Amino acid sequence: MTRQTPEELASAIKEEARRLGFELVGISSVADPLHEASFADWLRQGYAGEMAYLTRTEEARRHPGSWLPWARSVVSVAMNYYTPFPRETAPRGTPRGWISRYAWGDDYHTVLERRLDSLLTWIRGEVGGIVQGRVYVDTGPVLERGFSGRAGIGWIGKNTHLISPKQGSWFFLGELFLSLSLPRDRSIKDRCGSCDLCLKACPTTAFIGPRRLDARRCISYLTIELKGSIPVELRPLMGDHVFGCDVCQDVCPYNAKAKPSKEPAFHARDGLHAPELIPLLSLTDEEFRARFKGSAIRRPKRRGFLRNVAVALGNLGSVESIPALVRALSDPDPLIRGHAAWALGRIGTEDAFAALAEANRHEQDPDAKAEIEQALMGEEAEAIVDSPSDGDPEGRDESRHP
Ligand code: B12
Repeated sequence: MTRQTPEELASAIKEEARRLGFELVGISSVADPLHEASFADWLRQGYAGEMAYLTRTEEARRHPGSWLPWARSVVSVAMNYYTPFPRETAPRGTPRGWISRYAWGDDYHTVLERRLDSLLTWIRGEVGGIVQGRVYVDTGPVLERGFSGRAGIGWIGKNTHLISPKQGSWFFLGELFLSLSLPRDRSIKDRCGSCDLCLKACPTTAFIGPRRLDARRCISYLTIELKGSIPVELRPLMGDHVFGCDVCQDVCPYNAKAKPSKEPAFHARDGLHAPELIPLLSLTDEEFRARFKGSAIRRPKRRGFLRNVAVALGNLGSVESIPALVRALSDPDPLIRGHAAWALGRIGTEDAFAALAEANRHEQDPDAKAEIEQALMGEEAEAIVDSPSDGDPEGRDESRHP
């Protein structure tokens, strides 16, 4: 059936999108997305770190009309992923880490893409003629916050999130580019006001200012996107985070009354809410892939994830984790060996230092060896502090866990 007017069609598309589980829907044009020039400047400043794919696709992200010449409208959608498990409800005792809320359930790319594909099929059926369409959920060169902001789904907040006045920011975004001309929605005004809770709360001081994040310092980047070694000076600031970070959203007043997601795919899988860390450190590659099948956690691969686990264990400082960290000193991957060495140095018991000294005798990889030697320097510092000639019995090495 063909709809009478573009207005009727737009409203029917929104209704169908809501039926498919998207709480927020808005329509905008294919013109360059909001703030594309500041995106370019952000790249120039090097804030993207190793995310070379952003630089490679800069032009496409800034000017979508240049590579989607047939597109006339963009339908932006948002799906709530909030599941209420406050940190305080995690069982105590054995060391546990924190996985970002967005990764507790199934991989969102797949969930949203399938729904948007269904929306496109529905639109084709509804219009009856040829409709070109393309779906993106963080799967193409699209500045999603820029489009969703223009479509009135929310405003770009100081923490760089798209924030909806009613829903807060615990939602994923997706876009459907269409060859149909549809009436556009209005963008909404910024409502952050003078609030700067998010900017102050960031554990690694990753915000250079409002709406400007130095990804190289962001825990999300460090635990998910960064392939190699985590800068030593940032490790102690990462706390128990092993995958992503939610701090700048947790403190946002617009998230205070967040409603739980109705989407079963985003409900927490067993063991992903505040997981026990020690067993994670011994996962083989096969076990890692099986355990996180269909989950966003597979992105950093075993080596990145176990690297993060080692850092969190070092920060938690529990002696219970020493045997697992000592075993990790013989991991086949030097990145994991190096970060386990850092964690043992930070825990800093006699056993930990003895294991480090032993590992130092046979370590061949230059980076892992440098980590071990650096960790052993903590022991020397302790010896100086303990020495009676030092005269400062209260003296402590600030870089070590209490
Ligand atoms: C690269 C990337 C990251 C990087 C960099 C994030 C960043 N803030 O730049 C890292 C790895 C750090 C990251 C982390 C996270 N990400 Co991410 N990420 C992306 C990705 C792939 C590209 C974003 C991008 O281009 N960044 C570059 C910056 C400059 O652009 P931007 O973030 O879009 O910001 C806009 C504004 O800041 C604006 N701007 C700049 N200056 C100014 C000035 C003014 C005055 C104004 C108003 C605006 C403005 O310009 C930009 C363009 O519109 C998008 C998906 C996509 N294709 O868009 C997801 C996406 C942004 N991420 C998302 C999520 C969920 C996260 C995490 C919450 C995951 C987690 N829990 O760990 C964290 C949040 C960290 C944070 N504060 O952003 C969601 C955000 C949903 C939402 N409600 O906003 C997206 C949209 C994915 C999706 N499809 O749902 N992410």
